[in-house]
Amino acid sequence: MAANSSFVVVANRLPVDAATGPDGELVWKRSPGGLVTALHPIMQAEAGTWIGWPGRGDHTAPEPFELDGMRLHPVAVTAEELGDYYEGFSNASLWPLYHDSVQHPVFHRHWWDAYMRVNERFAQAAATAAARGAVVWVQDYQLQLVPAMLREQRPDLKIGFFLHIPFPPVELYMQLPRRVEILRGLLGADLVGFQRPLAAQNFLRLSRHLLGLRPRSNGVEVDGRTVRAGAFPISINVVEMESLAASTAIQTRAKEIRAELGDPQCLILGVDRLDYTKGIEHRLMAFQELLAEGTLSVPDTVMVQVATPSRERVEHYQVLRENVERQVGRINGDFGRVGVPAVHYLHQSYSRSELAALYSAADVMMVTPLRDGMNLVAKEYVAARVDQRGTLVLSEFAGAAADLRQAFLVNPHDLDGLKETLLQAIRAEPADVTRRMRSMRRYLRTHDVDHWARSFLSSLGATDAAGALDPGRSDAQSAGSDVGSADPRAGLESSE
Ligand code: ADQ
Repeated sequence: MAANSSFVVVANRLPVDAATGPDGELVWKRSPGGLVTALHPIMQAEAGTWIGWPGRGDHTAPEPFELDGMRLHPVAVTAEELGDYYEGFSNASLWPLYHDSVQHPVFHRHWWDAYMRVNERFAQAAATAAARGAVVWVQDYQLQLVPAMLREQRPDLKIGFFLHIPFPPVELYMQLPRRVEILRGLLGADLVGFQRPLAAQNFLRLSRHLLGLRPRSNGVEVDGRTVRAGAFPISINVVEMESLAASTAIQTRAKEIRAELGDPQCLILGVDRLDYTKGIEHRLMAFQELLAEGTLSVPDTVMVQVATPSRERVEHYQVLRENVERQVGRINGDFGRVGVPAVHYLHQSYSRSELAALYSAADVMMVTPLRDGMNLVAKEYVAARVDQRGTLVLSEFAGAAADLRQAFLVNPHDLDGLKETLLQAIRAEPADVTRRMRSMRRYLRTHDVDHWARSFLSSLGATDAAGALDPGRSDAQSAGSDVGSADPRAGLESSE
């Protein structure tokens, strides 16, 4: 592929799914997702290239192709590498470590070898696709070595990196066997973005602790360059969720769902990837105890827990599934009735429409992660409540808690506190419910995913004042730009 894209996104996955066409041929469909929705206009305007794994473990990748005005550049990852780079180092070493070690991280040396090799392949693809002086935006923990690998080959590029998950405190990060290599990988970027200011602080502190650098409040000098760090809280496509939820079809479906559940007085909802960071077991335990005490009862109150299958070949996830399903079985055995289970557990993926209907149908949404970079489900629920009703119980350990401050905030480790907060949310006065929801909705309207992408790119010095991509800016021009100026949340704050 010619090196002529002025904007390049590098992410583990391409934003497409493979399907089989009418004549048995391979066809690609754009997959729904906030990131691609936000970046699509820029990709189209700039003939941008998206580099990623196409979703099948194979020795060869399909040739680059165009879809909806975007150039897609598939990177081959073999089935064995998927096991080592993705399921292994990314999801069994880094994921638990970066989430406060809520599960024990597992380390294997051959996983690291695959992680390096695959990162090198992504960096090579980006170096090939990027035009001179282009802007390259690398996404997430699977690709932390790419910024430095890319800079070595292409010092002319403007490189941004965004971490979607938390960045751990120094004491925890120090457990990582390849800690220096990973940190040096990130320091290859011009701007490293995080969900919350505390994560950016952890990163800068680490640069002092591990490499003896001297960080300032919003960046650090390394090899004669300035690497800036800041917070850019990600969000969702608010307008899309609002208009979906407001449609007659979805409102009708929401009523249908309630009727199918026996028209309970209170419908409690959980929607998560089936992941041990999401606190699903804690939430079930709170519900179970409230039923056992007789504070809540079936069928007046029922719970729907949607748990999308996730990382099913990783052992931590297999154990979690068994535990959750055992717990649901026990609750239903003790408190359900014929035809009326206490917990409706759905281990399935749903369409955006069905999710919007579930959000609209719920009285209380429980989002109780033990640690979460942001949590988009919480924001989707608020965006879907065009009726200004419904309450949100939200963990303090989700990045979203700093944005949705009018939620019923809770520490999910404190079981009594969780039960108490759930009851407060169930019993809240309608006027209080509306006041909280209105205020969270007002915030979201001005802080959608488009705002997130524009803040990051403008801080990177990649866009001009009008928001158009401006990769031609010289380093001298952009050096004076202040991370904090584009968005008050972008620069480092002294505390969360
Ligand atoms: P995730 O850990 O995947 O994301 P989250 O932010 O909640 O978590 O996003 C999940 C997405 O999957 C939501 O858009 C949700 O609608 C969708 N989803 C969940 N269950 C579904 C189901 N059954 N069917 C269909 N869709 C379903 C990581 C980080 C987060 C961070 C995001 C974005 O862990 O902290 O918010 O990236 O940066």
